[in-house]
Amino acid sequence: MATIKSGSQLKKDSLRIDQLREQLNRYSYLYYVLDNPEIPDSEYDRLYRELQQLEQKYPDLVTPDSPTQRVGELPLESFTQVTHRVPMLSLDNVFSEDELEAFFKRVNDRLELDEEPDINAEPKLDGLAVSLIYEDGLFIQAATRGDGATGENVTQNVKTIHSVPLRLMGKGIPGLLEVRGEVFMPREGFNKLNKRALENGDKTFVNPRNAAAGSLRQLDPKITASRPLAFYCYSTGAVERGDLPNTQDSVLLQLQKWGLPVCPEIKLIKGIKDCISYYETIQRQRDDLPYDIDGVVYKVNKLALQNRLGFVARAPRWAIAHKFPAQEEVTYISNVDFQVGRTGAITPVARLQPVFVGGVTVSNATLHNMDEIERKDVRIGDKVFIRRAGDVIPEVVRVVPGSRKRNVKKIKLPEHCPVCGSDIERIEGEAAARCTGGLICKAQRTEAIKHFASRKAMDIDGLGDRLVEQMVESGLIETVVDLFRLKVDEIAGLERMGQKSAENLIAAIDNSRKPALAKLIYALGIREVGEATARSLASSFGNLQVIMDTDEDVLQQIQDIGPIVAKHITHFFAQAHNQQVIKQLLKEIDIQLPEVNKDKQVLSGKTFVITGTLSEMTRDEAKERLLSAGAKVSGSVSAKTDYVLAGDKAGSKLARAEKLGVEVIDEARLRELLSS
Ligand code: I6G
Repeated sequence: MATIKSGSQLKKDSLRIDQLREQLNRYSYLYYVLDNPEIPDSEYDRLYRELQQLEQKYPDLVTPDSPTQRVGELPLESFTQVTHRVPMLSLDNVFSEDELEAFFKRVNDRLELDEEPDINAEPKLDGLAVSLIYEDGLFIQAATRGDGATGENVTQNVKTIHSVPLRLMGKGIPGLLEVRGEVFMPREGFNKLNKRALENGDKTFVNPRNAAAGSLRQLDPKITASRPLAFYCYSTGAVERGDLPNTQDSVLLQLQKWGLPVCPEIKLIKGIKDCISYYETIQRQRDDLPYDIDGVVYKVNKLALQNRLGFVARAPRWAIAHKFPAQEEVTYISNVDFQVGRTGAITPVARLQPVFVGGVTVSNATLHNMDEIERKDVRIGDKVFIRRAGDVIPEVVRVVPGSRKRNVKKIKLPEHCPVCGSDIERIEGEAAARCTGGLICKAQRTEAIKHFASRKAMDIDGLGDRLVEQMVESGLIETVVDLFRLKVDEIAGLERMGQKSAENLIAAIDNSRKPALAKLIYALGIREVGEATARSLASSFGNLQVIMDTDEDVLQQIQDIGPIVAKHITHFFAQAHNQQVIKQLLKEIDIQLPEVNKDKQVLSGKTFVITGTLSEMTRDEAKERLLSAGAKVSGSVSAKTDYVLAGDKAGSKLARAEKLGVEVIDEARLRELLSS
């Protein structure tokens, strides 16, 4: 009787195991491939744990494609070699429209078609090319490109990447299918990884590509599993016992239906004009994409035409990479200066032999702090890589290996502030060295005034950095209070000013006399108090005097405020000169106190993304209104986004919202929502 009972239990559990695997695979597909999750993470975790428990009970029922089998048990001794069934070629590059024209001419001359061929265009991801082998739909091997003929077997590492399906689904899957694509690290994951490394005192990665490469080449798959890698496929290699469709776009669609992730920005276009506009669009969207790219790839879409074009040397004649201008270049450090920031932090800045990077000439690059200089072992006279990403300040990435000359000079932190001569101190546990001069230091005062006037702070239109520097330099202003006492005649005489500009500036200063409390707190430039913390302080205390009088323990009750931030806040308000400036400031401005009534938070719990150019307000203003109505404002669209506020020339975020079915609204609808 007992045997019969356990037999039927086994059958029941075995069916449940199958059901759980199918469900989990489907949810992974919806999440990773279609970017459209159907269940919350907690529900996925619950099903996953149930499967794990059942598999522990029946080890014989564990299969290699089970979602629980992504992380292997044992580290490898070394990677074995894999010979690619079909060589993994590289792509030829073009860097200009002339070179692109020459590519199209070669294609058109060979094909002698009546019209220009369809082209499949895609962003060129900055990751690592890999080949995945599926046998009867089961993932059995992954290899790096290596030298094109032979690569390294990275199967157990690629298995840990959740967007790589362990079993393909659907009909018509060839008996042997080789899928090729790029393993990469999305920027968000990369930033978190580096943040964690910094906190733990570990080495950080130079860029997402290096992080992806380093993660894929780990002998211990548990380490790879802890790294946020992703995968997009872009073509196939060997195909046996089955067929694929006859165009590049339909092959990718088919791969996606079988469960493989495909980059959502891929587009079918025609001719060189479309290619150039695709290139320009993707280049504009580059900084908003969730991953690094270094150009776009165009492929002749029809496979029959690809076959006719064939290959030259190690690259196909039917595809080309159109690269963006380099963002990393090599140059020499001619000197290092030390800049003093608003909070006294000393930043070493490398003066460079000018070099053209990512479309602009760069002569200065940050070295961040002394720890970074030591970690990278950078010296004056070194040949170094410079990186410029988006509108971020160019940075020295590393010394070119093997390039060091004998006459290079070590970089030394000065003992005294280069601006005010006060002592420089380095506090244990802090990366930055600081000038101890406080507001005696002209550099700190200048930076504090720049920050005070900036867009996200008091938003004084027309008061740019250069003008603040001139006004401090000429002695017109010493503190932010002096701004409100300026007269037109005093500033009309400054360089590149005139009567009209001076009048406009005074009007802009007057316009800023009624700041919201949160903006004013942010504008004061307290260390570690960014916009979000300033908003929390304003909405929690509702009044500047209360914040000034609150002690560290009470401050720590507020969201976002830990012991360090609380200390900075109380320290700031305890300084006699800060108290003096605030006292004077309050005679000049009229702070708008926040509406702390929670009923007014009409958009509480809703997440918005703002994209494109708005016509009635700036994006920052829209953000401000949303935040004060209790909404969250995020930088990227996901299935969790409630609304996308789209203005003119909205790009990839709008497309993504439409794809995910997220409601897209305009400014009129935003007004309705805010007043609802
Ligand atoms: O579509 C592609 C993207 C990136 C590629 C490619 C690539 O190399 C990193 N390489 C080849 C050979 C092909 N497509 C055909």
